[in-house]
Amino acid sequence: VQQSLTVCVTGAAGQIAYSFIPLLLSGQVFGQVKIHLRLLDIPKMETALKGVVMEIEDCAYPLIGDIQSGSNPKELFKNCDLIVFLGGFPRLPGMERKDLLQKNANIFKEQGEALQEVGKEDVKCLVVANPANTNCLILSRYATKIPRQNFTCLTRLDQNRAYAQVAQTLNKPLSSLKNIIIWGNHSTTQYPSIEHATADGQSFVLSDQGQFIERIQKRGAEVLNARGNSSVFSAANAVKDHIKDWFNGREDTLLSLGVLSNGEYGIQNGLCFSYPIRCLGAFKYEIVSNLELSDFSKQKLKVTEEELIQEKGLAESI
Ligand code: NAX
Repeated sequence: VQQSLTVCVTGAAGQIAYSFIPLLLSGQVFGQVKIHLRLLDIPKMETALKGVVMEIEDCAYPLIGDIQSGSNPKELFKNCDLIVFLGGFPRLPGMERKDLLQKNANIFKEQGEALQEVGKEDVKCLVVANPANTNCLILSRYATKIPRQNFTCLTRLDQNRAYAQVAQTLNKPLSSLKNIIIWGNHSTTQYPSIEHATADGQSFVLSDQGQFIERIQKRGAEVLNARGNSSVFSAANAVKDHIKDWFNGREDTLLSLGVLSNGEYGIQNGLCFSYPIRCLGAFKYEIVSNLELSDFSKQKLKVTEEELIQEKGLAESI
């Protein structure tokens, strides 16, 4: 039994952090484990970050250990067991995709170097900041002492969205569904697949699969348009689910996590790709590499792989 964990959250003065930190400190991620907290943001956010620390103190969480906050990753990444990367450069009006990719690649290069210098060799990383898959790849590239399987990116929000849509469409409880998979990039090319999914143990089809796929691919934009702001607590909730299942293991269903490919399903080696994953407990997992894919699925995997190869090219040109 783990007595305590040191967890760093980057982008800690941001919106998702504000919803995620309470989940972490109220025991909803790791259960009754003491959490030493490290909060990283940029110097400009220092005062706001102090306010977040005050609120954490004012919650008087029984599980809180010591708290450190600041803007230097080399100080805050030390001794961490887990780092949740929420911090990134936002897409500003008029900004090209290429510029966004490169700005974030620079951030993840710097943080990867910091990890390489001060990180524990068994630290686990979850990248949420967009473009999540490519940021994760860049991070791993600069923190070579850390095993590649320790790097993951978030596609659990997409998975949760897909479960919710299927449950509504079939009019079945969420608990009856298993093995809905998100393949590829956390972007509009992702492939949410029901090919291996079951409802009450039976495979099923959707009357309009094309519409389902597009709905999930564009769900982020749908929320953004309605709220005038991006997904926040659903994202924090997915971060909780990702870490909890990765840590505890999950026997009953396949899960979707972005991980570094070893060439499974013909995907380019080294890309950070969302795959069907079996979580085995204690942060161990395996990529399930023997599913039969239809031609339709194979073609969808190619499209999202192609986008990731392009992103990688742009990010590498920093
Ligand atoms: P916010 O803009 O509210 O917060 C981001 C925070 O990161 C800010 O406080 C900013 O100062 C900080 N930051 C910027 N550069 C930093 C650096 N170099 N080091 C440390 N901190 C830095 O965004 P929020 O709504 O919290 O979203 C966080 C990230 O999650 C965004 O990149 C967003 O695009 C991404 N998302 C990813 C999702 C996924 O499923 N993978 C879904 C939700 C979300 O859209």
